[in-house]
Amino acid sequence: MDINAVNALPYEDFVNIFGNVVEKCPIITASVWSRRPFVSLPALEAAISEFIDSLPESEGILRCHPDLAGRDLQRGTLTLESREEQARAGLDSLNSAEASRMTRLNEEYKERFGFPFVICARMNDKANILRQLSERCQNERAVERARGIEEVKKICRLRLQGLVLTDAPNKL
Ligand code: 2AL
Repeated sequence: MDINAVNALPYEDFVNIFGNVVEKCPIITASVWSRRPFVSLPALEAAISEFIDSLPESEGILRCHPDLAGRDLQRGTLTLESREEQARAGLDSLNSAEASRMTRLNEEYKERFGFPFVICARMNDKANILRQLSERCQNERAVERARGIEEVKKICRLRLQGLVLTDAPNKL
């Protein structure tokens, strides 16, 4: 689908297709629909990013993210997008030492900050994710809140790129 096809989508189709570009936050997609037409994929991405930045409380978005290698992965209850991202980073095949370290650090992180650790899994492998999780536990809360939102935006960019052709000419 190119950006012209995106702009032509009725509201319901737009939300069905793009509703999970920010994990479990279809209200973001529903809100940016009224900003059509988008001149390009980066313009759609910018509209989402601006909406996120305008929220008075962005931590809610972080809380919509499942733990990496957490209960949802074990139970098979991840969203399709999250499952693919976690598998690509190797998080579905941790050895038992890695799995217990991940669980312990995820809990420590949530205990300290009150929201889950979020990182763009497709841009990292499991060793890098474990290292960053351990390092980021030491940060200040405001730093981590901002860092988590940056990662949400990276995840969103890659999900959008999986749905929209970027090199298509636009007719605007
Ligand atoms: C996730 C997720 O579901 N996909 C991804 O890239 N990162 N979750 C997380 N807690 O970072």
